[in-house]
Amino acid sequence: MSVSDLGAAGYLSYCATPKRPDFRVPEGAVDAHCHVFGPASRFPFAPERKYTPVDAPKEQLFRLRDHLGFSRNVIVQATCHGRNNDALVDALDASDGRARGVAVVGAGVTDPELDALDRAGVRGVRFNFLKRLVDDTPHAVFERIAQRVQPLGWHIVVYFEAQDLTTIAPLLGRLPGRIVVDHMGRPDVTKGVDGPEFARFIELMERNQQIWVKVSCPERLTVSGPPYDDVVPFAHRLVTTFPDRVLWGTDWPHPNMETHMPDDGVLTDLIPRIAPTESLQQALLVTNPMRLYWPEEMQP
Ligand code: 0GY
Repeated sequence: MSVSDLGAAGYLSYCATPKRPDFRVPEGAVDAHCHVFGPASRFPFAPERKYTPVDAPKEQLFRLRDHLGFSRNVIVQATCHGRNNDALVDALDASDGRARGVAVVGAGVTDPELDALDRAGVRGVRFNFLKRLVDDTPHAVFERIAQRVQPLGWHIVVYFEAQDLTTIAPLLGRLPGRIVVDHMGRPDVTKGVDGPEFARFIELMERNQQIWVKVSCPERLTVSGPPYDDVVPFAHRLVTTFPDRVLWGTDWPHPNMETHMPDDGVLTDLIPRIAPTESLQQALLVTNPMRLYWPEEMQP
C-alpha cells in the first residue's frame, strides 16, 4: 500500500494503489457507502466543516469501483461539504445511473430543491450526531426533515456513536420509514461482541424492523489494526442475524483518518469473513442495496 499525499490539515489521503481483491464480489455488487470530495477548486468545502479532506473526485471513485469489481456506488454526503450537495449531484450526473446518493439538507430546504435532488438520484438524507463532526441539531428539526422526504420514498441514514444510542433511540422510534445506521452504530469493539453495549444495538434492530445497518468502517472501529480481526465478529453477527437489513461499503476515501489508511482491496477481502455464504454475500452486496436504492430494477 502507498499513501499518496497528506491532506491540508495532516489527514491521510486515500490509498492510491489498492490491491485487487482476492474475493470476487457477485455481479451487480454495490459499494453502499462512499464519498466524493471536491475538487475544492470547483466544489469548495463548507465554511463550518470540522476537517478538510484531500480532493477525492468522482473519476477516482469510479476507477476504484471498477478496480474492486463493483458495479454501483451509493455516495453519501459527508460533513466537510455541509448542506451543499453539488459535488454529490455532479457525481450522480456523471455515473450513468450507476450511483445513487444520500444528501444532507437543512430545515429550510424547499420542495423544488428536494425534487431536484430526487431527480439527480438522491434516495435518502443523512442525520449526523457525531460531536466531532457537526454542531447539534434539535431532534425536532430531524423529525421535520424526515417527514418532508417521506413523499419521495427516501430513507434516513443516521451516524452516531454507541455511547449515544440511549439518547438517540427515542428519536429513532419516532422517525418514519426506513432508517439505515452507519458503521454498525460505532461499537466499542473492546467491549466485546457479546457485551451489553452491542446487545443493546442488536435488541434495537430486533425491535424495530425498519432499521438497517451498514457493516462498514472496520478501519475506524479497530484497535488491533489491519486486517481488522477485532471488528469482523461484530459485522459477522449483524450479517447473520439480519441478512435482509445489512449493507456494505468501502467508506472511500476514508476522510478524517489519522491512524492509518486502509487498502480498499483488503477491506473487500473481509467480505467473505463477515458474510461467509454466497447467499449472504448476494443479499449484502446486491439484493439489499438494490431494494433500497434501485427498487425499480428489482423483480416484484
Ligand atoms: C464516514 C465517516 C466520517 C466522516 C463523515 O460526514 C462526515 O464527515 O462521515 C468520520 O469521520 O467518522 O462516514 O466516512
